[in-house]
Amino acid sequence: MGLLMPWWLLLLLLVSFGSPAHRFSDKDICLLDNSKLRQRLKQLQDMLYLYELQLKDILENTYHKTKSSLFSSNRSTQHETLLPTTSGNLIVYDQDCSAVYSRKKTKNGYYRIRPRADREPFLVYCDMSDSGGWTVIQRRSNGKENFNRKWDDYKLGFGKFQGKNDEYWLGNDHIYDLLTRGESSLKIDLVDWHGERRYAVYENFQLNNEQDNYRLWFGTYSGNAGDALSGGSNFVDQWSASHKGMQFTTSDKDHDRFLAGNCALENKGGWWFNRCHAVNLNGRYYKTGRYNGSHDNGITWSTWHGPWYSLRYVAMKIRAPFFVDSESGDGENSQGG
Ligand SMILES: [Ca+2]
Repeated sequence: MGLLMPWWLLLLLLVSFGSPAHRFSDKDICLLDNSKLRQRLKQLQDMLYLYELQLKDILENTYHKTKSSLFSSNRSTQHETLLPTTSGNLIVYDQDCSAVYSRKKTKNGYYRIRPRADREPFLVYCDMSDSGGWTVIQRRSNGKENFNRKWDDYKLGFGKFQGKNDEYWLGNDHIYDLLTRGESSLKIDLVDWHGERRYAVYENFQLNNEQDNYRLWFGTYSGNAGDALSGGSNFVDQWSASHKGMQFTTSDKDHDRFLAGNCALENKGGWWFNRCHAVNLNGRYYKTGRYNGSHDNGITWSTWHGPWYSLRYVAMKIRAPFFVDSESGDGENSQGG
């Protein structure tokens, strides 16, 4: 009897062996490990940051050699002093001509823009008149440039990017990149051989990507040249000549709705042909207004002067809708009255 442990003592022993003293020390170790790991992570992040800067330095060579020696030190307590400054060779490009204009660069001319950070910048003419900020994607003015070109030329762009009136096509890829950043309006300026001017504006101008052959979309028309891009005034014309929803066609890549042939071959330039067109701004440059031929292949806007009149000057330009000219003072005070 005396050897038997009382039940309550047994219970006490069991409870004390399972006391939280052991678990507490486990938790302690765990916390310690955790803090070590955090420290290590921080070190690795610092190193990554340094290596990124170092890589940037090598790629762009924006630092002086004396500064680069700082990268060999282990710790990174001087981040601020290592950051590149805009006073070096690091050039920040504007995404389009509106951004150029917003930086108070309000002179017409060529600027290097970069709509996508992962692609190379390129030259474009910025039309800073007409309340400013227009990115010109196409221009015809003297007939010096050959627009009867193949798919790859229209994809990448061609022409001269120097003089005020140089002719060019900015390139379907560049136009696509500009348009994917947000809603854009398209404005087309037209001048005939008497110097008379007309214009057409289309809201919500869009292109699909190359897989869909740069299919064309646009919204509401306004202007005084007539809504030729939609094909003209009557339904029959619209059915066969509207450019809305059409894919891009060149002489070597036929995506038009003309089954018996290729509209680009007949009309001497790449365009969003239907079967075939009411507008042909990349057509042949005639140095007179009226022209004759087997095809209406001039630079035509059918709702103004018809298909047998080739225009002297045309330009296509894009800009975000509701672009506000910051210079004009048309902002906060105008609503208060
Ligand atoms: Ca065809």
